[in-house]
Amino acid sequence: MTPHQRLNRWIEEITSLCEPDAVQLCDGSPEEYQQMMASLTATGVAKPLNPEKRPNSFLVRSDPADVARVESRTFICSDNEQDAGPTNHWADPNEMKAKLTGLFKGCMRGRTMYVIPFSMGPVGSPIAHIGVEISDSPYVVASMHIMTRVGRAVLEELGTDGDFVPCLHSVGQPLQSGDTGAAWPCNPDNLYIAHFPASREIWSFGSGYGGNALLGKKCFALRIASAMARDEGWLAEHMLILKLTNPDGEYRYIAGAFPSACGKTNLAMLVPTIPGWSVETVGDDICWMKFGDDGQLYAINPEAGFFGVAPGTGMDTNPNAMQTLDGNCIFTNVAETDDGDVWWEGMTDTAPAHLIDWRGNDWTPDSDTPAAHPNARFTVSAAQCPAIADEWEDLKGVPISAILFGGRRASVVPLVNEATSWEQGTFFGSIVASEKTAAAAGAIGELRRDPMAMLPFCGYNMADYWQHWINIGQTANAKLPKIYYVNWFRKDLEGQFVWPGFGENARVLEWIFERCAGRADAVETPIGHLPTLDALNFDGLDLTEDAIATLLRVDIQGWLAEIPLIESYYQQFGTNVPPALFDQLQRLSERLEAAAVNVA
Ligand code: O2Y
Ligand code: MN
Repeated sequence: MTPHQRLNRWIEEITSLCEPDAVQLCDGSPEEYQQMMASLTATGVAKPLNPEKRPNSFLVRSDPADVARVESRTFICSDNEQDAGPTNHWADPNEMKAKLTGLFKGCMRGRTMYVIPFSMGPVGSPIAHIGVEISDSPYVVASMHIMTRVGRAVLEELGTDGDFVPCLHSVGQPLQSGDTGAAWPCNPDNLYIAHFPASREIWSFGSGYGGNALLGKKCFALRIASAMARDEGWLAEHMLILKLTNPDGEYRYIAGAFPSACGKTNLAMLVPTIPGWSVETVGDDICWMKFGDDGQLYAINPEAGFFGVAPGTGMDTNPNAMQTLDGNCIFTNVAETDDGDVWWEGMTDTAPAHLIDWRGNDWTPDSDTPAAHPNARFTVSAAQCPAIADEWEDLKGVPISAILFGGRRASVVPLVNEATSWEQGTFFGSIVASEKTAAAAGAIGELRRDPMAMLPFCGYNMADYWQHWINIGQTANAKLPKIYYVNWFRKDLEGQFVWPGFGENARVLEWIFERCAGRADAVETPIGHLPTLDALNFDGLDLTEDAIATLLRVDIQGWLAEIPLIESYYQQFGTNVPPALFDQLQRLSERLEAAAVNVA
């Protein structure tokens, strides 16, 4: 079937296990994409949109029971439970394989089994890696066409003995003879998204949606790749990558990790409000970084498309995303307009008078439920983004000058804080959190930690992952990026956001850019380097002195109150926590205590 014997053996093994009616080796061609969309249209799950409004685009409605990644059914199957760590669901690899082998037996009867060779990253890049997904879903094939590089070039790169990550997927709903089955087949009662980091394999059963089924994304590019990166000395991160250019045409590349719902895609496509500055997009979700010969970390976006959340995306929040969506898109679980286009909450200020909602029911602005599912998605090629950087597919990657970590913190955490060392930056990454509940004045709301925004995506013990970050910092001759802890979500005592966010975030990026160039001032504080009042560009912003003070305040008592919370958070990882992080915590505590005494 292919020149690669191990791949051929695997295809044969899975064919005899899953018993499909037919096997199709995918070539990644436009004809193949149209074949998939025609088949989805024929079964009624996809609907072509009005070509005058949205050319070559489709609306897909999933089963209402299959609408999101399911963390509770996501497993890390390492030999020892401790290697998965306390924040992952662990399963014994042999038991999981036995269970899944039973479920996969005959699961593709009546269906075609697609073999999808794909590259995560531009084909031939030394930072890229190859996977092969076997799936019985044409929706997966079409989506993989957009989200990855699929086809012949990948098989050529693989040669006769290249390495690949086997990614096995089934919707888990075989067809009886003569049966056409459900429009969106799935098997939510038998859902498993299983990762085997030691053998670098993924087995996913029962869902056709997003991160559960497009196995190149979260499963490979983060969970399996994070384990590969640990073993091979590189970084696989849940980060956007942007290119920032100043009015003189100097540019730098910045990577940033933010938990879901913190505006990562918006930041990756930001339109700066400050004159002369521009942001271009390299990636909006995942970043792989390897050291170059010059000791710098070079990054690629391993994906080829965006699988973005539609609700909340509009011309006011993300005009670049909206223009990216002009055509050649798959929209999943959005609402349909009467003229054959799509709509979602946040697309326009006023909702159309009538829609068909994501479940296929009539909808009006008086309806009690949202028209689009809150996790409705667009799938679109990154090449269509008007802000895409010319070098986004450079084989050697782009050199990263700065890494941002951020969460949603109403209190305590200032607008921006520069780590004084890689170790302190790793410490910042490890404590990133969002406030689940509103903070009462002077108190901290209940925190949900999401270290490095990797909580659902780390393929091994989170504390070992922190150690890997510390180790990266000790790489000989490394010229490491500076690390920043940013927080766009600070609130005042009335519960109002203090910082305007969106395009104004460019002001923070400007300070970071100038710090990297050695030109901007900072003040040394117990928590790190903060901008001096003059160093951050507030020109033309309608912010009171109080607001600016809130944004840049070192909240000594607030941070002191966090110390025991961080300590008990670390404790759940036992002895795996790197001593360097406890050391950072201890030193932070001492500096805060000293500052508290001085203030008193
Ligand atoms: O619900 C899903 O399957 C998608 S989750 C997702 C999709 C794109 C980018 N990021 C995420 C995420 O959860 O971080
Ligand atoms: Mn993500």
